[in-house]
Parts: sequence; C-alpha cells; structure tokens
Amino acid sequence: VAEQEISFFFPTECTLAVIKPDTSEELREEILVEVGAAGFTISEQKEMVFSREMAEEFYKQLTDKPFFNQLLDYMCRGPCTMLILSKENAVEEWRTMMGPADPSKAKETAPGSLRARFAKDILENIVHGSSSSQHAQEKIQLIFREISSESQVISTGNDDEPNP
Ligand code: IDP
Repeated sequence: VAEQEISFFFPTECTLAVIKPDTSEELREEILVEVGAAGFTISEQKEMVFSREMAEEFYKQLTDKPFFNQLLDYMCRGPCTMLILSKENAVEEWRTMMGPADPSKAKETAPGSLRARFAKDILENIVHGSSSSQHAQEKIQLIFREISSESQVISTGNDDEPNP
C-alpha cells in the first residue's frame, strides 16, 4: 500500500517536545533513542536557549501561577532541545510517554514514564509536550518559525547546514 494511502487512514499529527535545560548529554541521547523506539519521527530538531521574553510567550497560559517566575528561570538556564515529533496521535502519545508533571505522582501512576524515571521534582521535570494539537501548532510556529533575535540557536541538528 502506498505511503499516501496509509497516511490517509492514519493521519500523522505533530507535537512540540522539549528536552529542558540541565539534562545531561547521556540522558538527552537516551530520550532521543526512546522517542525513536516509540515510533515517533523527528521532523525537526534544534538546540536553543530561550530568551526570557520568548519563555514568557511560550508559557503565557501559566502567567498567573505562583511558580511562573521559577519556571522561567529554569527554562532560560541553558540549552533546550526542541523537537517536532510526528506520529499518529502524537500529542497524546508524547504526553503519555512524559507522564504527569509531578514525578512523585508519575512514579505511582506511570512508573515507566520519562518523568517517573528521570525528573528531579515537579519544576525540573526534564521534558515538555504540547497539551493539544492547536497548542502544538502555535508553539511550533513560535519556536521554529518566528525565532526572536534574543534567543540563541546553538544548532539546527542538521549536519549538512552550518550552524548560525
Ligand atoms: P505539563 O508540563 O505536564 O504540561 P503544566 O501544569 O502545564 O504541566 O506546567 C508546566 C510546567 O510548569 C511543568 O512541566 C513544570 O516544569 C512546572 N510546574 C508545574 N506545576 C508546578 C508546581 O506546582 N511547582 C513548580 N513548578 C511547576
């Protein structure tokens, strides 16, 4: 069966996944291997440090939360790996793979999830994933298409292109 026909019956969906700052190179590689093993295609990948302004925009839905400033401090602390993941039902499947934000809850309800195994605490929980297809489209637009000059792109993940 032609690939187009398969994608007609099982349309692929995109989600934005982020490996957050302070994740060791070893763990980052492990996450990328698990992403592949779970059947996701990495459509685009890059390393980037958030500017404060861009992190605020990225998490604008959480402006009123008491932890908002801490979250911005964390997200701007170092390079993030930004991924566009494609797969049928990608949004939900990546959220399942991440597990709940709080690792103590994740250990109880989703012990195999990335956060259950690797998150430090409810703030420093190593990965992000869009919560809906619409959010995914918005955040992909923000991160991959409208790069603010203040956010520093480190690498595009594409060996054929020189780094900016
Ligand atoms: P999500 O990342 O699973 O979608 P959200 O509730 O949208 O969870 O929160 C976004 C991020 O904010 C979390 O991944 C985590 O880094 C941080 N966060 C969430 N709740 C708390 C909290 O109670 N204290 C500190 N940080 C939190």
